[in-house]
Amino acid sequence: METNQALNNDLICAIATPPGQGGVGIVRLSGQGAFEIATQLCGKPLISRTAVYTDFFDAEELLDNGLALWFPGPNSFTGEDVVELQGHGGPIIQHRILNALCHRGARLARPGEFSERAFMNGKLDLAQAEAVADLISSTSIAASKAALNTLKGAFSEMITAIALDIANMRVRVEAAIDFPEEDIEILQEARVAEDIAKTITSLEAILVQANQGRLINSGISVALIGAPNVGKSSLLNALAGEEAAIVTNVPGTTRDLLKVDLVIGGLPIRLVDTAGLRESNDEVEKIGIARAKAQASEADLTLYIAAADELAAQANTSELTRNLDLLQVSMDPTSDDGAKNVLVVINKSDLSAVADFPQGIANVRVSAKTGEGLDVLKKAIQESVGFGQENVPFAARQRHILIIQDTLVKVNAAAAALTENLGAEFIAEELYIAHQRLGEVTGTVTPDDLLGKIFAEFCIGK
Ligand SMILES: Nc1nc2c(ncn2[C@@H]2O[C@H](COP(=O)(O)OP(=O)(O)OP(=O)(O)O)[C@@H](O)[C@H]2O)c(=O)[nH]1
Ligand SMILES: [Mg+2]
Repeated sequence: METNQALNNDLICAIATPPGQGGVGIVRLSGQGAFEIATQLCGKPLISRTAVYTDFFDAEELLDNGLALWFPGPNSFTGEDVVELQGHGGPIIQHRILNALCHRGARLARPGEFSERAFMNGKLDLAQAEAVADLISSTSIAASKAALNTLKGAFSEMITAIALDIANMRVRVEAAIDFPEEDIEILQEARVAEDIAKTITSLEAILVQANQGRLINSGISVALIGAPNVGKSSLLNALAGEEAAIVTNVPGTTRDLLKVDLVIGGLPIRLVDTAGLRESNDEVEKIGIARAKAQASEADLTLYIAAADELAAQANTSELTRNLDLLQVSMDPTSDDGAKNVLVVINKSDLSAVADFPQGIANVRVSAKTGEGLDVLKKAIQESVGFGQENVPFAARQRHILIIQDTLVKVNAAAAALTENLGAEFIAEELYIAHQRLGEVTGTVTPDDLLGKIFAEFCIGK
């Protein structure tokens, strides 16, 4: 791995455990002078990589007692001298220890600054550092496994292998630039076309997996939309397995958005119940309906709920058509125009056995009351966003997907340049850009402002 020299190794400190009371609270120190200042604080010498039972002092005053662990750099999380002070987990104690460290010259760390230093010192690449934050914030077992795999390097290894293939192609293509007369034959002999094709296949495969990794990592938002009284709130309760939303037979029961987090087959989902869509003169309800519509356009997936018993009547069918229109949902199942992000769900299947849904729109029939069809609905939710497997090999982010897509565009452009005999220079240029762009996944080339953004999302102390 390429080692970036840390720009700054001044002494930083932070509470690494969550706020509040706990059995143990950990204060972490990293940078130049960590050992000296921690030794002063403990009043006794620390021993490398050994837990030392000790008191913690501010000047002469006893603050707490616990364990001190010293990890001399570069064999530490950040690559710098790191000390962990493990005391009692109370906010006052932790802050007093932090103050004592700051009195002696340490400063409070920014969010993510420990991980940023680990990245800068070549301990983790950028995708791995991102996985630290993703692992901490994961909300399903499958998501945590995927993030851990990324942290362990599973994703980075695949990216690095493809980057290496591109680098090797570049060497051969750039060698041909010096022989403009024979470059076509040289490229043919060097089997560049085959390698470009292989790289395209690899990028396409990793894109599919990265998309799974993104879905499991960030989860999806699913909005429940439909006319009043069709059973949106009942369905939310049935899916969540708890009575989170109020259900009554009064149309217009739900007025505000209600969000519930759940996990379906490893995929974290934020389910949003909304106010039933109808013409209303009620000020509060009108706002609720506006929020419902906004939610429908923001969500990764909209479940459009209709009631089976009402659908028998033609009037309600046209209402459905009108509502879908309002939501700008295409009625044509073959159209890409937003249709893939809407799933029509016919609830109250226990009340009516109407077999065929009008307009031939694909739908899922369920009963929030009896639970019929809920498993099919869960599967359909996953399929609608393209989530196909619980055992996702690695976690990824939207940032990675965009990079892989751009890289694919460039490698495809290189393939086209080769087919069209545009000359080695053109191919080399496309491959150069592809190589640079792909390097942004692991951070071999990454603009500083992007790094700032990535690490600012971390919690303090990590
Ligand atoms: N038979 C039957 N009744 C249902 C089913 N789902 C919901 N209901 C009933 O339908 C009525 C309305 O249910 P809600 O869940 O409040 O409907 P909603 O779509 O949230 O309604 P609003 O909040 O007013 O928009 C209640 O009386 C529910 O008990 C179902 O699957 N079968
Ligand atoms: Mg409701």
